[in-house]
Parts: sequence; C-alpha cells; structure tokens
Amino acid sequence: HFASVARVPGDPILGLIDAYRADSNPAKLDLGVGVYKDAQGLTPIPRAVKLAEQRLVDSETTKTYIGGHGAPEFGEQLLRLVLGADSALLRDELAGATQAPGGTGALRLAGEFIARNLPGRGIWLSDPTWPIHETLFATCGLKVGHYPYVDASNQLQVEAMLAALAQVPVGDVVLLHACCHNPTGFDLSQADWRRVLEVVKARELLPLIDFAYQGFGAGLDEDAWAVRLFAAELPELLITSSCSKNFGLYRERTGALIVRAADSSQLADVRSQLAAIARNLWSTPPAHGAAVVATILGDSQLHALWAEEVEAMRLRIASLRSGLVAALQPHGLDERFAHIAAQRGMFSYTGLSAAQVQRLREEFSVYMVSSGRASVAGMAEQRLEYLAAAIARVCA
Ligand code: PLP
Ligand code: TYF
Repeated sequence: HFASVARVPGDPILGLIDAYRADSNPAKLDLGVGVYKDAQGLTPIPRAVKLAEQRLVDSETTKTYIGGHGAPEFGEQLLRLVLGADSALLRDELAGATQAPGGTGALRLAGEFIARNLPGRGIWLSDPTWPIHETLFATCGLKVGHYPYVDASNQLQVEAMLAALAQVPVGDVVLLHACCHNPTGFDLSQADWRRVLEVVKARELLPLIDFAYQGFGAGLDEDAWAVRLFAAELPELLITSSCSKNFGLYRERTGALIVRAADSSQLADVRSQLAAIARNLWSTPPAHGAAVVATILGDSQLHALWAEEVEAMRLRIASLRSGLVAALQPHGLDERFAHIAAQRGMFSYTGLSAAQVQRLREEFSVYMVSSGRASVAGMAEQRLEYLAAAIARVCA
C-alpha cells in the first residue's frame, strides 16, 4: 500500500525550529517562526491565562462535547472583542461565531464553505501572503489568484493592488489581512482601506478578513478598525479570528469563523452549513482554549490584566524595531532599513535576499525565513548590536 507514497518536504517555516535547535552556537538568534518571545527568549503563558486555567480546574464539571459552533459564551465574547462590545450587529443578531481549531481551522472552514456553497468563486490572495493560505484554499478546491501587495523593491503597492482588485471577477472572494500583514509587516492606511472597500462594493466581492494578530499592531481596538468598517458597510463578510498569538494559546487551537450576514435568517442558513461542514472536519471543536478565552473576557479583572499583557508584547516588539534601526545607524544602514521601524506586528520583510539570509544563518547563526522575513520578537534587546553587525556584514 505505502510503497508508492512519495515523501514531501516539511513546512519551511516550522522546519527552522529544528534547524535552530540543532545549532550549538551560543550566539544563535531565532527570527524564524511567528511566535512571541520575551527578553529571555521564552514564550510564556500569559498570567491571565494561568489564572483562568486555575479557575477552570475548580469550576469545570464535565468534559462532554460542546456544540458544533463551540461554546456559546466564547462566541459571544469573541464577537465583542472583534466587532466591538457596542456593535449594532450583535444587538441585531447579524453576526455569529463558529469556533474552530485555531485560525487555521477557521480558514479551512471558510474555504470549504466557499467551495461548497459559493461554487465557481475564486479566492484572491495578496502577493506575498502566509504560505498556508496558498495551499489551504487550493486543498479546498478553490481557484486561487493573487493581487500585488509588496513588490521586489519591498514597498507596499496600493495602486497596483486596487487596480488588480478592480479586475477580479464579480462576486469572487478576496482575502485581506486585518492588521500585521504576514509575512511583510506592511499594513494599509485607513484611507487605503476605504478605497479597497469601494472596489469591494463595486465588484460585489466577498471579503474574507484574516485576523490573526489583534493587539500586535496599534492596539486591540485600533487593529479591529478595518474589520469593523467592513462589517458596518457590507451586508456580507467572513472573518477568521485567531487566539493563538494574543492569548498565547498556540497549541490549544483556539479561533473562530465569524459571519456577518444581511439578516438573521440568512445568518442562520449560513451557520447551519458551517456546522454541517465542521461535522465532517473535526466534529466539535476543542474546548479548553475557548473556555480560557471566555473566562478572561467575561471577567473585568482578568480582561484588564490580559489587555495589559497584550499591550506589553506589542510595545516590546515596537521597541525592538526601532532599536534595530538605531543599532544599524553606526553601520550607515539606518535609512536603508528604516522600514523595519515603520512596519507593524510580529513580522518584518527586511528586504534581505535569500542569499543574504543564508549567509546570516551559516556565518552568524541568525535564522529567518528565506524570503527575508524576520520574526521581530526573536530579537533580544541585548542582541541588537550583534544582529546589526551581522546584517552589515552580509550587506557589504
Ligand atoms: N493567519 C495568519 C496570517 C497567520 O500568521 C497565522 C499564524 O499562525 C494564522 C492565520 C493561524 O493561526 P493559528 O491556526 O495558529 O490560530
Ligand atoms: O507564519 C508564521 O510563522 C506563523 C506560525 O505551518 C506558523 O503563522 C507557521 C507555519 C505554519 C503554521 C504556523
């Protein structure tokens, strides 16, 4: 049976974890996978999560299945976090959340929904985008297209993006990153978002907004600005929300697909399809991470503590960005790399070539994705001079 099975390469981003681990150089630096790290290089469990987990140990009475849409209290709290606690959409029952195993599970659920229920619609991704977007939607059988986003000169191409979207077939799906674009770190301005919205309306496109880094860009509410604008202005919208990064719940696989529909009956129709699709994928979603999130968001003290912890992560990454640019100044490279301080979120498209990335790894044990993407949280304050010197060497 298995003799004819071909071996395929592993995930190049996750593969960096093993390569880094195997490197015995004590000076090594891990700028690979998009996982938050503190100054000690650790990915701690947020205190709010620990406190919620302690509470759950005492209060949980059963491990029986939760429903196909997940825990209702999780869905309600997440909708408030994403759409705003005072959103009219929630009052009017025009939006619902279906819990999924992480943002990836939510994306898969969205892809399967589009493939089954909106036949013939293509999906358009930014060039570049998170590599899993490419393979995941293709696996769903969707026709995948691309719109320009960041070009070879490492600059955001808003005009080219808008021009391309204006050519997309009427009714197709367009995937947008809500904030903290992965892999580039370049985000649209509010004025750009309004222009994208106009094209979406004109072409009757269905946006699927991937929201994996709420709180890492400009703040928890600030990062939701475009999502809330689109949800207010468009009768139909899909949003995938991930709790992996902002709650530090990575391995607990916590996220949701949020649907905004034109009326509550249409919303119920769509949700019935989502539950049917999920039944054939994972049946019912994992409970623990969602219970943690619901506990935190439903308690004013835990909520405030968590918001402080997210803000501390956000500010630390921002200070590493400006710190690196400052450390590049003695090498005369601060202007060339000024974009690193202007980009937002976990990642920076540095503009380094694949050959330069390879040299950084071989000569300095600095690990990043071959596209030149650096996971900024992996840069420790006390290592910025080392990193700047290494970058200067490979740029010489
Ligand atoms: N979307 C983007 C852009 C991401 O970077 C990630 C990160 O891992 C995800 C979705 C999915 O996250 P997860 O499935 O771990 O919640
Ligand atoms: O882009 C990243 O680094 C994160 C983590 O298959 C990740 O989104 C990377 C690859 C993958 C799953 C998660």
